[in-house]
Amino acid sequence: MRLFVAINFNADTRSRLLALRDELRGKSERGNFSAPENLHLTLAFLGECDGKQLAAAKNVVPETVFAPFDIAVERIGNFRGDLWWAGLREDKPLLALQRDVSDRLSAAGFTLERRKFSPHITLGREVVTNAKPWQIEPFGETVSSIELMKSERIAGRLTYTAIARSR
Ligand code: 2AM
Repeated sequence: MRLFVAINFNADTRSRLLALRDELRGKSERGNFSAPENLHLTLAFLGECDGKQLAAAKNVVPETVFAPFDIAVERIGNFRGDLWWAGLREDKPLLALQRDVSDRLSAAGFTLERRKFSPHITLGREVVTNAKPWQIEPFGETVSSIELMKSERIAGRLTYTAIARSR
């Protein structure tokens, strides 16, 4: 199974992200736009895991303790031209949490990517658009937990399920 650790959002943040996704869609010829329930911020990507790794990850996530902190979504941009996202302000508590959870996962035996963390929420893939990246009035919420997520295709549909949560 494919696993990752993520921050999931409350209903208000989700609906604001959806409005941005729809604004992007309105400016695009086509694209594979994220389903509302799939909007999340990935902190660590574990990739394909076996049962032993699943057990290890299920231990790490609840052990990751942090003081609640605020996040701010502040711009819309893209990677490689066609993957469009909502980008988060690179605030210290967010970066520190990402580092902490990555360190704990590495200590538990996972090999994580070394590339720099770029906090983003994917809004669409394979997007064909003339849109240019834009800044938005920042919005966000207080984050008090992270979740271990399972990614799978169910009847052809990309489905994410939370299987463990920090305390
Ligand atoms: P993306 O949205 O930028 O593609 C579930 O697939 C989550 O894990 C998504 O947030 C996805 O980020 C992320 N992800 C997928 N493959 C990844 C990789 N090779 N490295 C880092 N994150 C990845």
